Amino acid sequence: MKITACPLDCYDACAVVVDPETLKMTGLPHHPLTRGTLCPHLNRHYKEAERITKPRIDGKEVTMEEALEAVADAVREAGEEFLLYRGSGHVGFMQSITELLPARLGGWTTEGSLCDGAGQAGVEAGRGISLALPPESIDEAEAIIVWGRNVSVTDPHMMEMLKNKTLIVIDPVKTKVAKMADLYLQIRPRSDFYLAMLLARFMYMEDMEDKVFLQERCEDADWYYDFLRTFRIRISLEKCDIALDDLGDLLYQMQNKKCVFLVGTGVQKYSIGDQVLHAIDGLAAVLGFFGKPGCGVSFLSDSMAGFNTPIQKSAKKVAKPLAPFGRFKTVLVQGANPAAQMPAQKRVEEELSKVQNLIYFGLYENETSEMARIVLPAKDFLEKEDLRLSYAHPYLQPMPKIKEAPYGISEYELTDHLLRALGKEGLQRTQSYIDAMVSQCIEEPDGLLRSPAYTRHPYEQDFETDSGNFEFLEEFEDDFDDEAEGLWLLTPKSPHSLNSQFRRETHLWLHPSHGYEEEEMVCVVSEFGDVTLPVRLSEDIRRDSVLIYAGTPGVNRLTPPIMSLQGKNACYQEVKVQLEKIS
Ligand SMILES: Nc1nc2c(c(=O)[nH]1)N[C@H]1C(S)=C(S)[C@@H](COP(=O)(O)OP(=O)(O)OC[C@H]3O[C@@H](n4cnc5c(=O)[nH]c(N)nc54)[C@H](O)[C@@H]3O)O[C@H]1N2
Ligand SMILES: Nc1nc2c(c(=O)[nH]1)N[C@H]1C(S)=C(S)[C@@H](COP(=O)(O)OP(=O)(O)OC[C@H]3O[C@@H](n4cnc5c(=O)[nH]c(N)nc54)[C@H](O)[C@@H]3O)O[C@H]1N2
Ligand code: SF4
Ligand SMILES: [Mo]
Repeated sequence: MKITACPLDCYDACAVVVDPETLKMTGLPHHPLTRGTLCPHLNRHYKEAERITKPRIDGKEVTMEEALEAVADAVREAGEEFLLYRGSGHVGFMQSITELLPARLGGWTTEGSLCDGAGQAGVEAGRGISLALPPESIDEAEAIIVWGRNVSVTDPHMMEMLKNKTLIVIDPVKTKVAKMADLYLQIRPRSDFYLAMLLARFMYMEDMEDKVFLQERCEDADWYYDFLRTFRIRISLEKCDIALDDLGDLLYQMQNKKCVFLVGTGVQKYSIGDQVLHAIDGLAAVLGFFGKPGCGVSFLSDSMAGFNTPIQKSAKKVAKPLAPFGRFKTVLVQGANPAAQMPAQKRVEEELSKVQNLIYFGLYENETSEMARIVLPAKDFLEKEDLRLSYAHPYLQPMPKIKEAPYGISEYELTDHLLRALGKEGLQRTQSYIDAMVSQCIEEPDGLLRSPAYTRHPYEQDFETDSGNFEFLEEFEDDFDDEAEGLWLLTPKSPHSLNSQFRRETHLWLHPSHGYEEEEMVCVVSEFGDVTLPVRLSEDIRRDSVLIYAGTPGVNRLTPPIMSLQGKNACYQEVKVQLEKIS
């Protein structure tokens, strides 16, 4: 038996036991989160997915040698007009080795994120650095507040930890966890900031604030109390579409309990995403919920925290959500599907179609491979050496090569080949990069590796801010018109796809009160484009919202070409849409 890790972009970052003969996969029993089980993505969807087996140029199949020569020519020809665009199809550490191409050959890479960049900026503003809350600390909580995270779908192993704890869910959609909750708030989309500020204010009113923590571990706590009071209670409640009694219930459920907030990307797919996380962290700080057993805010953390990276990369950068592909002669798309997954799809398609040499490097066909001039098949995670870090827990898992690849090339091999083909020094052995990371880890008696940034109770000693204290949000800035006509567009992650990999959804979901029938075709229109999809009806969706899962072909025709105020993040849900009947 060999032990590896799931390569998919998922909170759980499971440790996987593989039988090298049959390739049967099971979850590692003693992993703190995996605990012996895997989800259907790896056991079913990954196995049934159809791989790209042959490279091609201009639609014609070619040998790997021919493809590599064409890629080398395209990169050489482009000079500084070369862009590397990496996605999250495989989140192993060695995926980043290709960053050495623009760093050493000239050219550009991306900065910012389609995912958690706004929230991360908010976390860093308050705490200085975004550390993972260990599962063992979450397990010590008495109450869990699931805030914009769809745990049963995107973080399935966390479901075990919700047992025997008070469960509070804040989500505009009545998800499976919402249905299990002791208290569920079906909040209006994009209003979490107001809820966090209101709650913090009520904590003071109910004498629930942690006076010692505020005085000893926070900067300007008195000032923050005054700032909280500038948000009027009635107006904030209206913004959230929540009754005063709901707030009372929430306080009651949290009272005298150790609480963990599990915050997901749902709250921050907006221009103000950083301020939302900063306000939620501010609420936790008012309660003194950092650095203590069973307390904390768990958002997607910085998996590289505490490490010195052996892959030194320094290239010029364009902002990922608005990548101006058309400015480049050669674009290498790796492990991504920007033609479908970036916001403002029409703009992206126009930009991509201007690229002379669009190179797609991946496992599966998708909207981007269809547009590419050169298609390079990748090796999958069982066929190359790697190391898996996690944005949700502090454990790492080496990923040894388990089988030979019948086709495809690894990221390491491609980088080494291109560096040499363009007259530069080649790479060190793959294992040396992995060893350089592993040697910085702490090994536990059961063989698990912990990140050097691991602490049982993060921020117990210090915050990594300039002052060493928690720093509160100092101003609120927002110019989006949330009263504008139309429905909110919600694009959460789908159960059967992993972003645009595997089985993608094809419907939209609406509350029955809109008067549509099941399977009726509806055109959804925004300022940026439209998409027509068949309807599914659900009482779990608010009347003021329409739900189209991320990964659904066409969903990003509706989303805006903008970035968050901080963190250079995509803002998929900062848009109102209209419905049009198809006659
Ligand atoms: N099955 C599956 N799992 C996945 C993925 C996948 O595609 N499929 N993708 C992976 C990736 S890349 C990521 S980043 C993670 C993300 O996983 P999550 O953090 O769970 O993110 P989402 O599913 O986008 O949204 C989470 C919840 O936020 C709610 N929400 C939407 N808008 C708001 C709002 O304004 N306020 C509040 N309070 N809630 C809101 C949605 O209804 C949803 O239930 O999942 C990973 N796991
Ligand atoms: N409307 C809307 N859009 C969204 C989101 C949303 O919430 N709403 N969420 C956003 C988020 S959080 C994310 S993270 C992005 C994800 O979007 P992308 O980063 O574009 O990821 P995928 O769509 O999963 O595409 C991944 C591709 O990687 C390839 N791949 C898989 N494994 C490997 C490998 O080992 N090597 C190589 N070279 N390729 C591989 C596969 O061929 C797959 O098609 O989508 C974003 N898009
Ligand atoms: S839960 Fe997440 S990490 Fe675990 S097997 Fe499924 S997709 Fe992979
Ligand atoms: Mo993501």
